Amino acid sequence: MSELVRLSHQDGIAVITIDNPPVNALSPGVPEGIQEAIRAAGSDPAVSAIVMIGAGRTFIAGADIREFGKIVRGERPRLTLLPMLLEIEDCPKPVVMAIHGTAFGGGNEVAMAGHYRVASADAQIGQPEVKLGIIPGAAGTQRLPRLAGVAKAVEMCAFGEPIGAREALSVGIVDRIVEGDLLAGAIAFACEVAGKPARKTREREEKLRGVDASVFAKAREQAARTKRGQSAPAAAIEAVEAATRLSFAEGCARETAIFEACLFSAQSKAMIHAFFAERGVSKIPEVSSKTPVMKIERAAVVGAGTMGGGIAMNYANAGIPVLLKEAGQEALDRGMATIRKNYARSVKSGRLTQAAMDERLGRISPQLTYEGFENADIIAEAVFEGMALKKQVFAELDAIAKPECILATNTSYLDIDEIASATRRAELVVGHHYFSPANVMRLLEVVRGKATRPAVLATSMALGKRLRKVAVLAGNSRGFIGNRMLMPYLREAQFLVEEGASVEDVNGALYDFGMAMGPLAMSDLAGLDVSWRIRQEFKHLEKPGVRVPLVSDKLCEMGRFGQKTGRGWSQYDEARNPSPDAETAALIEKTAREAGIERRAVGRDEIVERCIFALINEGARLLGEGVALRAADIDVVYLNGYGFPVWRGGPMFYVGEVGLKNVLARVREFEGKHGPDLWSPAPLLVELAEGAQTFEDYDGRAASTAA
Ligand code: T1G
Repeated sequence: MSELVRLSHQDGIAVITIDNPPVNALSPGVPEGIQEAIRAAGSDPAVSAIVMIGAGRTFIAGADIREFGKIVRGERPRLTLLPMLLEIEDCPKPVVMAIHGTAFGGGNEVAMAGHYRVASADAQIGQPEVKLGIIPGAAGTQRLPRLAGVAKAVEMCAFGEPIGAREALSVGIVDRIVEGDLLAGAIAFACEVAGKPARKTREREEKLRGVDASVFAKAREQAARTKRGQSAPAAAIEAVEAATRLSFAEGCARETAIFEACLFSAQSKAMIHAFFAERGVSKIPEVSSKTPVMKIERAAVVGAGTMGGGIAMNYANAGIPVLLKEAGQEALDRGMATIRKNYARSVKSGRLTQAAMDERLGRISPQLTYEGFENADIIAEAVFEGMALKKQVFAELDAIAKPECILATNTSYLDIDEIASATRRAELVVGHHYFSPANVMRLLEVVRGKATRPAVLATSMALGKRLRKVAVLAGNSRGFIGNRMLMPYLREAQFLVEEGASVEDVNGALYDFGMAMGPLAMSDLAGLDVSWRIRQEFKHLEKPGVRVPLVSDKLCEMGRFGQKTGRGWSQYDEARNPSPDAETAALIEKTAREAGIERRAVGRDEIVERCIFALINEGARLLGEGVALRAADIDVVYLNGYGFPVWRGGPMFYVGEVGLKNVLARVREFEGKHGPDLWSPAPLLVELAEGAQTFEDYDGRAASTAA
């Protein structure tokens, strides 16, 4: 047997153990080991039944995703799991799959090839392949509808969300929930079924008949709405539909054809990049596994506004008691009311039980003083975005907090070192920049100051995981990673409307490109007053004679801050549905005329290129400066914080689709037209283009240097 797959025996039951840490993926050697073990146990007269189980924390979490790139590059043969699955299914002895942790993708496909499945109560079962831009490729779209029914199979394969063991039991995937020792429970089950005829999943046709065809149409409509731009969900629906029309073998052949078309697609390459990019952000050169992670058992938050309230919810959701301080009773009551409303919405939608809501609310202690702050392990500050106020608060916290308490500011732009200078513990000061709504958005920018201790960075990254966030390390540059890149992106969007594009043209072009919403719509959502205040804070840094957007300030002077005032770039009805605002259009025209800006027809390509290439150019600039560790980190920031389409992999990965040389050529064209102060190409962009390299090469180089 291979060391990845072990075969042992207990009471006449053969036990096949998959041991391929960290997640028992079906890496080369595992399918072969399974096949060998099944053959050996199947032909062993002393064996009456077989149990298959995963070693460590999980059952099989799927095919080895790292192998997909090699398949696409032709470095290794295509996926061939089907023969192994048929060998399991045709085994003369009943095969019982014992599932704990996650049976995902190929893992669930292996499980469904077995004759029975038992699971621990907290096991998760799913077909998340669409999250990688592919579909199940090992008969999952053919066996799952036979076990769980067509509607459930469509839902699981097209949307990729896992289900729990109890639901899997109720829909027919799992045959028993095992409380306590899973292996013992599985062996007991195997003893019960030994010698009895075992049903092969592929022969179960009853759930494929009499299917209401609208289930496919509804799923397609839902996928078009919730997975906009992604092609894999519709492909998965087509494959499951094939199961209701074709024989098992024909259905598998159809699935394989669809699977391979997806695997060789640009979308899958982008989404697999996003998968590994998200797992790579926690790797920080100066933070090794030996760097101590400080204990975080008690937290405190200053400011109960939109951000402060969301941050407090994050701590409470993670089981960490949190003090929440506000300056005045009214503001405190308003903050707590918002928190209660957010939890009530989750209870109403069934995502949370009332008991869990009460428990989490119980962990949040609203107050008007700093009482108890001296016991906190971390204090998060989320007060109004002004340097003077931030420094005052940090000086107060420094005087109260215990010596080893971390002070984390939620500033989205301001200088971390400047804020830290108000304390005597700069090494314990760090930026924890959440994104609104903080209890929902997954992104957390961890901003290191020049004195921030590696242990504080290690603790922040670990805390990010506990708070179910994707924590990305950023350097202390104005706007850090996300907002720094956002400035030229929004600048260009505003210039384009001054030059003749309509607000709807600009929003529409970026929306069709795949952004969750257009740049001006995003500004209206965030509130034009937020960036107005920040522009005031940094007005002294504006270079005389360099063009700046003109209209947004005028809208703010008119009290038009966007959705929250019903008018901004667009106007909004009660339900916050946008519509063109003729007055804004007139204001734009008048402002442009007075500024002598020539107005012209602006094409969609130019709109997309000026906004997205501005983003990429600034991304390359801050990457070259070391504000981001990897181009992939920038992608993770934009995928999780700014609504960049995952099927494009992120702005830096997207360059690969356009071609770095082409991006540089366009940037140089824009520099020629709009001047070097706005469009000088980032040195790294030039260096990589001239070296015929990509940002992936750059990350690879950085990784090998760090190793
Ligand atoms: N292949 C290769 N590496 C994997 C992997 C996989 N399937 N899953 C995880 N890893 C690595 C990951 O990169 C990280 O590495 C480490 O394991 C821990 O992961 C034929 C075609 C299982 C829920 O999509 O969802 O089967 O960074 O940090 O938070 O039809 O990993 O330490 O070096 O995420 O505890 C379908 C993907 C594949 C599941 C665990 N399966 N994995 O989460 O740990 S396609 C998936 C996950 C397929 C078939 C098709 C999660 C997890 P490193 P982690 P975690």
